[in-house]
Amino acid sequence: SKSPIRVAVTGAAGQITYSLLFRIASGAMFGPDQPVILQLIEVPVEKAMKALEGVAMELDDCAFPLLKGMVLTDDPRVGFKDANWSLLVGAKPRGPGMERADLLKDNGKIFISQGKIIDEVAAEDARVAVVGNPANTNCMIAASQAKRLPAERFTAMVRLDQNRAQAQLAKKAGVDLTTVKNIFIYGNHSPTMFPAFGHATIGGKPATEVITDSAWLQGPYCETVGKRGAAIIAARGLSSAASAANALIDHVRDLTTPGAIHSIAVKSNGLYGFDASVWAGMPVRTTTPGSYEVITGYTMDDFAKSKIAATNKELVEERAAVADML
Ligand code: NAX
Repeated sequence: SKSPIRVAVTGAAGQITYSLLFRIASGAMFGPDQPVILQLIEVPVEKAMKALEGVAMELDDCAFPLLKGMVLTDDPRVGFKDANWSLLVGAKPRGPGMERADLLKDNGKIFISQGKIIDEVAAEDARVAVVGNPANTNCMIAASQAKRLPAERFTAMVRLDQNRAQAQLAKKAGVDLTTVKNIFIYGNHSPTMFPAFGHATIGGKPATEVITDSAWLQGPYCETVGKRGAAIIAARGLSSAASAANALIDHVRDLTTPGAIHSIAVKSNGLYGFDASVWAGMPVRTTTPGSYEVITGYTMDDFAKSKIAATNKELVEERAAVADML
């Protein structure tokens, strides 16, 4: 049988992880024959560590056959030690009246430190996936600190946006959502993101031939996907949690499944009109487990180009706000 992989998770007593950890331990992320050891990281605050103990008690109480051990810690050096995957979910939320630049800087400090430590102590094959917002820029910051690990090992999550886009297109077309394919998210995980429909297919046909209302695609569709996070908060009083956890399951599962085609935020290298050193959502094909190539063949019309320019501008501004920290 396989030896366990070590999965470090930050924000381990938060609401996303309360859905996430149970699914990792049940095999949904790495498969039904892959044992895992969870290395759970929280902040050094009594309330957080106490809550984390409660989560670990519940994980015990699930008697998951694949869960071979747990580490509970407020020391990232312990938590990231020998980790094969580091899932960076914890982040500082935006407080009332807080400026965006301050949010970027406060999170910058966290991700500089975590990037450095992961680079020093994580496993040889370490992979990092960032969920904590602002996810793209946090990922860029963490990667900037790595001397050992290549930048390609650091990805940020745009999969929740992809899943939202797929569901909206299926609903509009009145089809089963499994028939909707090649939905890709370009750019930032923020309302500026571009949920491209130009290369999507529905039942094997171009989506734009099935949904001929281009005003809907360019307007309400992009807007609904872009503002879905805010709509969830307005309805639920809390931000997306189970769907975010589910999206991270999809992100890592597809990134460890050769041949899978999906969207992740990666170092752009100048592709699709993005600035070379921002982390932008892109279509990728998984090559070997944990590695990918960006799918480069897609042409963009003027609408797509303008959407990409807008989300790229935001990413460049976010990087500029933290440039002095890198
Ligand atoms: P919660 O506030 O419920 O949980 C966050 C947890 O992280 C807290 O328990 C906190 O103590 C911990 N934490 C903070 N800083 C930490 C650090 N330096 N090391 C370890 N733990 C730390 O937030 P939750 O709703 O779970 O959301 C977590 C993050 O995901 C937020 O930044 C949120 O904005 C982001 N999201 C990103 C999404 C995406 O698609 N990329 C979608 C969902 C979500 O909004």
